[in-house]
Amino acid sequence: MDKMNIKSVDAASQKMIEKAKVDNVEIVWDRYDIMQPQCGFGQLGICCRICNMGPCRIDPFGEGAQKGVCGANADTIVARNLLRMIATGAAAHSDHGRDIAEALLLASEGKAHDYSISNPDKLREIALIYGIKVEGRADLELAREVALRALAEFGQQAEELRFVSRAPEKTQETWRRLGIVPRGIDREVVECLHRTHMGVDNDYKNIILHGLRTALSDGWGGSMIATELSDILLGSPQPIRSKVNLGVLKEDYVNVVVHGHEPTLSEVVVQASQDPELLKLAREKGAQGINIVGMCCTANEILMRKGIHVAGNFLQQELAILTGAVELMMVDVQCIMPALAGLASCFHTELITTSPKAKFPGVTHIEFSPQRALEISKSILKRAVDNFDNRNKARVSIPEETMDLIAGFTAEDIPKIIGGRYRSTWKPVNDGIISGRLRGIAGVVGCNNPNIPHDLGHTTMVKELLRNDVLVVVTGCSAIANAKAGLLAPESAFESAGRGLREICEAVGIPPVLHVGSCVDNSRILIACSKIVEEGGLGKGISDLPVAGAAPEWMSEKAVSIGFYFVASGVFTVFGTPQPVLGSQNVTDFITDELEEIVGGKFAFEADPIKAAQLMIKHIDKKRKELRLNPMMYQ
Ligand code: SF4
Ligand code: MSK
Repeated sequence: MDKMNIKSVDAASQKMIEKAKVDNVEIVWDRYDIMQPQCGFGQLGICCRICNMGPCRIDPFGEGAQKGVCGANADTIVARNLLRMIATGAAAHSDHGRDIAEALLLASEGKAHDYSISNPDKLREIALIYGIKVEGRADLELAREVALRALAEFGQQAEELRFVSRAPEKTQETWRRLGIVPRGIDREVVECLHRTHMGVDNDYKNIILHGLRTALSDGWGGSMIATELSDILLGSPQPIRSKVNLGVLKEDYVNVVVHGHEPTLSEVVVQASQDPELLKLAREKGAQGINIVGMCCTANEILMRKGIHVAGNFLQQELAILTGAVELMMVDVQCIMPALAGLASCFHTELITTSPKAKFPGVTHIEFSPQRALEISKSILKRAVDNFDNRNKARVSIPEETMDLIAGFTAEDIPKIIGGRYRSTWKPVNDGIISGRLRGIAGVVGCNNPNIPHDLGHTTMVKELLRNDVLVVVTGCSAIANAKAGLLAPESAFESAGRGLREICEAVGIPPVLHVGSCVDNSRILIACSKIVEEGGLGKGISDLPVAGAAPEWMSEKAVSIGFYFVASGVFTVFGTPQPVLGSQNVTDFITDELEEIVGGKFAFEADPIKAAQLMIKHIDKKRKELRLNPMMYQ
């Protein structure tokens, strides 16, 4: 079968896509087909509706309009549109970080009793980075100060975001020289909106440079705050075994899918699912218990910390409902398809929104508040249990596919695993790269998109990287895709790994593909890169490292922000489909070529995942050569 002509490479998803046809319900691939051909102006980034003299569009063939009514050319229009994408992505991640900081503040003030300080060591580590005195301070007092300090980073007007100091000195110097060190998270996002208002910034390079600054305020700001403060409040992940794919839904249980991105409510929902009264009620209804499973990055959050099973990634959210076995889907924010409401109404599934920022017309809203987390969780689960009566057993069809996985790796834990608890070190990894057993490290992250067969980009790319002795770290929907393909089960991942990679991983006790978390946890990769530089022998800045990044199936604006903060940090990054920039040759050249001279990182666009992996390998080899490292031992 030609893999490019199928909708998904995942067998469980293929079955549910077929079921959608039988049930005569519309899902994302149907809507994608109906949408063809998609707007070429939009794809090229050359339509502008920023002011009411427009909308304007540039003729890509050079025969019609080459300027908007105001005189803006393709460079300005493309750069402005791109900056707005970065701003939205950075805002989404960072607002998530703000919510976590607010929850930590409430917990520290004794106003959110269902949470506690779960990781006092990290609390102290972060307090020290913020310049807060830690000696003799109680956890709650310290947590309050850390939360307030983190919240202040959003509204800060001048100086530098504190976590920028965690980057290698050389990398920081590059940012300072260019004037792109982020000042305050909200400030950079607001400035994006100001600069892209009609008649403000018309210099595409100046516009893109502010994009780098804004993206840095996400990666080294909002996202990093989300990760670190979640670890303080909910505990740092540890390597943990679990299962993935739609087969984790259980026919004889009340099934609840938690979907979105934020961990605060879903963590407590997991706790509430063990409530004796709710379990008794579930048994009275004929169910064995309550089965909580995750979708998208909420899944990654509770997988990493609690080992909760994962039902699927972005393109499986509708497929879970199609099993007919989901009593309730609880959503928070981001990557939740508006289509869920209509689809749920074709089944017995109750959709519940929980964030004041994300409501759906006609859908029941039970608002989350950290002060009443357990009470709210129980009330949501009670609805799920009650809804078990409404399940139509004749319509239930759960694919049997599940896969074992190990998740739960962090930038703090990997060196402990490698070096032992008392001599935490990255040295064996650095030595492996220097000796030529390990070629380098790649981060493969991001979404699914119906413009490429579901999971094909992630899994094909990762196998190619492993075969070439590249250690892979994964997050987000990519992590889930690779887990379904067995690549997070060390035994099967080793089968795909080259000899050198296998030797290093077996010697230090880590699998060749490391799941480091959700989308905001891409910040863990930034910290890992910084620590590897600090360990020595591989250059002075992140841009010196033999590393590369990729988002082979990207779809969201958050992916654009992530891509830009990796590029700004010095990482060569491949996107599976182009960002909407091809309508401006200047902007395209700037981000796929000239940026490398300026920040050390740049983008490439390549749809074929094998070719994309080869571009990453070529870049890694270029860095190895610049560092004068040994030739690869076995190739
Ligand atoms: Fe057209 Fe310029 Fe207004 Fe954009 S800002 S819609 S290009 S007139
Ligand atoms: S959930 S941003 S589809 S990775 Fe983080 Fe997945 Fe992309 Fe959403």
